Amino acid sequence: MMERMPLTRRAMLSTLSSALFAQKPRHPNLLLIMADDLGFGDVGFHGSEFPTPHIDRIAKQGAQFSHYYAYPLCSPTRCALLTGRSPLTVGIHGPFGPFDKTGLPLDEHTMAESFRAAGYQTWMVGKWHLGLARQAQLPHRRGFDHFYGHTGGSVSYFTHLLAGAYDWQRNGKSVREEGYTTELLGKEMESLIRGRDKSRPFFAYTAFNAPHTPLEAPSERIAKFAHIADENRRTYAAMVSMVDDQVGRLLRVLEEEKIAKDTMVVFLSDNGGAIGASNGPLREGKSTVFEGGIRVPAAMWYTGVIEGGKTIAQMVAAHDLFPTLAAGCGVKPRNTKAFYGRNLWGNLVSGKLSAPKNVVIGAVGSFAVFDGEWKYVAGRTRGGDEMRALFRIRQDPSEKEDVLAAHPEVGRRMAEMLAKLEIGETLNNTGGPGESAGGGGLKKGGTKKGFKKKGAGGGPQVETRPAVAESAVP
Ligand SMILES: [Ca+2]
Repeated sequence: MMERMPLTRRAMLSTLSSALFAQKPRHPNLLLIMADDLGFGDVGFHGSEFPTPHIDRIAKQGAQFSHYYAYPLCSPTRCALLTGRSPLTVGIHGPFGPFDKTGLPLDEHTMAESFRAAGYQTWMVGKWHLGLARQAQLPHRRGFDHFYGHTGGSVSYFTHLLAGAYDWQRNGKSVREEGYTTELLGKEMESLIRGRDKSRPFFAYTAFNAPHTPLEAPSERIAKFAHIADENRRTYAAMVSMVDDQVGRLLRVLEEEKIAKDTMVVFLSDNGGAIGASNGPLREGKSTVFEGGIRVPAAMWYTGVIEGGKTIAQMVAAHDLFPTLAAGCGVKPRNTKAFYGRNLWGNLVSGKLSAPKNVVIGAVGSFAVFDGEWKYVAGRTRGGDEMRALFRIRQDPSEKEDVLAAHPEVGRRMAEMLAKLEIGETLNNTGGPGESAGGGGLKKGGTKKGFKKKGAGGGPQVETRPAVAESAVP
């Protein structure tokens, strides 16, 4: 039985604050949409030469992040996003290759597991890229009630092949389907939302494989961008517009189901743009720690809380999302290993800025350290030379002026910070075909067209039965 207590000032303030948010559910739905290799300059709200009206709508009705940072490559970002930990500490320094046996270590706790424990329905459609050799590594065993999509780093949009093997599945079982992946993923997520248990909230992670290579889109869609002279750019624009269509589809579903106001929508890219992409005014692109590799488009919409077309200037990185979004959704994180990321929910709501303190973002031997106004870069150039540089990043977002020589003491201090980071053992190697504990391997007559040695990764199929069991059949 509750005792009646006199209202203290604190309790009154708390009541007032509750009243302000009274119309919001305690646990809103979370629709988290991530594009793959979408460059900083490739959305309408950053001035792309092709329109993205639905993605822009999230930014205009909600807010855009001006300083959202991913990691330079796919798998590290996905690790950071789903665990709130530094992929460098976990040991994920680059993309998993199609024949890697390793993946996100099984003792790492995922965001989906915390949301599920809080009563959420948890669904993932799209690209996983955190381990594929065994069923235990796949999303439906890592906290998602339902998984539909592909396990590797990229997939052919029409044939659903990677490295000649089929990589398209639902909950660990191959499915053979016709269709363009971006549309299939949107369709699956629509049916999950419409068929939901209405008594519980959902966490819907939609990880489009577009516009990652291979550059493929329906020819009639490419024809709409005939004004773009460069062929790669033209196809890329068509691919992004297909993603935008599906974002529009999901927003429409939320409205038709009358849950738009109860749903937090977040849109992100997983790293900077590569072939066919534009990183706008930012330096370099995917796989580097210059801004073009890690500062990417991001926007968020949550009616009544995050809205009004504002710009959130707070630096937010992929590893901050789990603690931050869990706080926004009233979900208690159940991680047992410490987060690397911070809960920045209060900053997103209030607009108050909190300066980064010794935040390291990196992959494959190149690192950026953010501290206050500074960004220190340590690694190798594309030519393989050792490189150190220092930027006043908010003043010089294009990283044109290296001020390391003028501020050697700052450089030394930041190099020391970097040296303190506990770097994990490299779990993934991106070497060529080797032993694989699962999957069907290369199919005869298949194609290797979709396989990229660098920056792509990818995966073979995961069949209904593991290959080992299959080969044991007489
Ligand atoms: Ca990517």
